[in-house]
Amino acid sequence: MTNLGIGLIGYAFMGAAHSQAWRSAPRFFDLPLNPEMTVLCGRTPDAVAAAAAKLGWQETETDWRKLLGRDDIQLIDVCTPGDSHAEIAIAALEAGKHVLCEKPLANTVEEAEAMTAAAEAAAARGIRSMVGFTYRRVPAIGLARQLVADGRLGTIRHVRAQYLQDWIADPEAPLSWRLDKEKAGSGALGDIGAHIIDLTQYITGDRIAEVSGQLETFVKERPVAAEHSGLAGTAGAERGPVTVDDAAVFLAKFGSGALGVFEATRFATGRKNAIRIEINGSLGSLAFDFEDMNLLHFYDGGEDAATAGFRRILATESAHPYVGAWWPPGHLLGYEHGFTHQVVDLVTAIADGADPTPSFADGLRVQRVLAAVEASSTSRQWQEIPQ
Ligand code: SOE
Repeated sequence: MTNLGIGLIGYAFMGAAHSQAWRSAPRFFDLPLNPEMTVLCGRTPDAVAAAAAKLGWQETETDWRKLLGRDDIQLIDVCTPGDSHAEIAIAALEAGKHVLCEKPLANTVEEAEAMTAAAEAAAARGIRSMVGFTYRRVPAIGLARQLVADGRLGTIRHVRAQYLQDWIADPEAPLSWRLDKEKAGSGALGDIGAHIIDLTQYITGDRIAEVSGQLETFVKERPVAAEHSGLAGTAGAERGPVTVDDAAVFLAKFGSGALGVFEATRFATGRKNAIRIEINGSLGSLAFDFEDMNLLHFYDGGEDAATAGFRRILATESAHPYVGAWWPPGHLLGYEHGFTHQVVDLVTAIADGADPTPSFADGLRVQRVLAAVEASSTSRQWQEIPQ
């Protein structure tokens, strides 16, 4: 089988999640190409060597540009903070490498536009790209999209979406790149709000047309981290400013006329990774919560009124997307499986000569919504999303 050499840039939380995906995808799925975990790249030699040994990479590199000249690397996986996505992804596409880029696609609309243009030019040369909105690959989310596409909800009226975390609710939780606008572009809005923007558009097959939003930074100054890894760190003596939003809320109107209410926060004490989506249509409703991610709740308004009610569907059967490759029916999947499904779909699209989704154009669409929410929070006006 033909090898697909992978060069992964970044080895913190997302780098580890992607490594796990590259490792397990060929072991559970029949892939048309063989992903080789060729090089792990990061700036600090000792740390990248330790991560490569732990995560299963063959070699290490400290300069990502060196990966682009290697014939044994066909795909660059970008798991760096948002401020380097555009530079790395565009250079990789121009060098003829397929690209998987973490979300949000970029820090600004301008960067996302340049990345989308590069992706479209590369696609004409058979080079593929995908943005990592991994929650699309949760089986219950796939089922939700299918139910909407099959017309089981009728006309969509309401979209209610929340992404709730609490990892910086403590005002003494230290600063990290996710709290730095230069590095991350925005705070809760781009980091987790981007996921629910993408998910609701994916499930409904609709697009957000206009928004009215508010951003808030509750804790404006925090300890600088003495050390930091993933989402956790230890506080040093110095203090520094938080330059992003802690929470974002917005109202949305979809192209079809459906109304949306969105909330993304890192201050929802007790909520750890709660992606809650509820969709009401003229014929029925759906409800999902990632903290119980194997379940989809479905209300079929056509059922007998005496016994109708939300049905609890365990999306763990081989009839559900991706599930058949894993365990016998009824055995649950977790956070990391979405990352594995993501690379399965990417590798399959590369082998088929097809454009994978979510594309960079899909990432740009989300970026435009993020920018519009920010603009609305500043101007206190509704903002239209350029389509
Ligand atoms: C932190 O909020 C974070 O790691 C996000 O960056 C990821 O996209 C999400 O999957 C989990 O939470």
